[in-house]
Amino acid sequence: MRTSVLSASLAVVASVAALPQELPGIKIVLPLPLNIFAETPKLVTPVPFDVAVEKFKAWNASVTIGDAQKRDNGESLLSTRATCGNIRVRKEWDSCSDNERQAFINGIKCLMSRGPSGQFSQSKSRYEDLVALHQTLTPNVHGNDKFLLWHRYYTWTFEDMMRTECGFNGALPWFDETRYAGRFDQSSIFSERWFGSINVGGNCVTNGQFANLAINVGPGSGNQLHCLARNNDGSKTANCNQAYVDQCNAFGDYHGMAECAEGGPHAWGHNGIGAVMQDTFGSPADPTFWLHHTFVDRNFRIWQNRDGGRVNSISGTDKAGNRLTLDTTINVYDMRRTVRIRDVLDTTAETLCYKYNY
Ligand SMILES: *[C@@H]1O[C@H](CO)[C@@H](O)[C@H](O)[C@H]1NC(C)=O
Ligand SMILES: [Cu+2]
Repeated sequence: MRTSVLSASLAVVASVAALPQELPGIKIVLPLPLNIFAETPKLVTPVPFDVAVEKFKAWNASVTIGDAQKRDNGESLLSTRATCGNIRVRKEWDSCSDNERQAFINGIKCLMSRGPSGQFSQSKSRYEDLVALHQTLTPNVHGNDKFLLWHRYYTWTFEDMMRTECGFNGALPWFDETRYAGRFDQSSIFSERWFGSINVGGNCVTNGQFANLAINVGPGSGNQLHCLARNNDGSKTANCNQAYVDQCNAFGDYHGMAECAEGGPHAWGHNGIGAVMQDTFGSPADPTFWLHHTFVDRNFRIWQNRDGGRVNSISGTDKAGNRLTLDTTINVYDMRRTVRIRDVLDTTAETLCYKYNY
């Protein structure tokens, strides 16, 4: 017993020492109690599916006969009007080759091994700059209609940093959670070959390519050293299903769709992966954040593809209650240039230049 505990801790020490974080001396990074992640301020609460259905019915009933065109017709017009050269295709994880998967992970490890810009004092790597950016802007970009737009540009910022600073020459993969709803642990994403286990009950992830990852940013708006932890809950990820995605995409207006998506599959995926991912502020510290957010972004794009006007119009309000317009700005601090909503509505336009494989 004693021996196995000792060798287990030595194994932890060895992998921590191999990490890029440059910890001072030998330090075993411990998990934080789950309630710390669960109790940081939440800007949206996960919405049960039947509540989302009722919300949709209320919206549908409020649309008058004359507004019939605002109802979604359910038809998907595949948008092929790419105006950027060399469009990147974000492929679903299961359709990526092992080489593509490894290139993605290598890009993340590269950002983790690079020094921080210094713009965020809590960040200890270029990767953590991104986590700190999200932490800082959390109250502005969740729980209001900027949510989908800001996260689209934030995810693109990460992709562009991987490409320009780390030699990544692919596109981000995405996780089709509808195929693994309620059973994320069955996806090879959460395996020892790739991102490590999800079934660790709130403890540190000790296998996979991010085993014993040390995190310096969060939880919440504070900062303390902790490990990458997860806490799989299939009853929560069960809501990341096709019916829920379809229900959100049935809204004819951006505001209705976006609110449904944020409190729906988006929130359930975060809470169902659990621990670090359950903390809104610091969740990008778990590298599976990007696979989840490309899924959310892809669902938004599917909704946009159903009507040509949806890449040219916007509705809803920001945190302060001001109406969003095509000229409302989306900012990621100094990490990339500030853009306007009109620049990020069409992912196949010049600024973003990507699409999803399905
Ligand atoms: C939406 O409203 C239309 C028109 O009143 C109605 O025909 C349709 O059944 C409604 N859909 C749902 C899902 O309630
Ligand atoms: Cu977020």
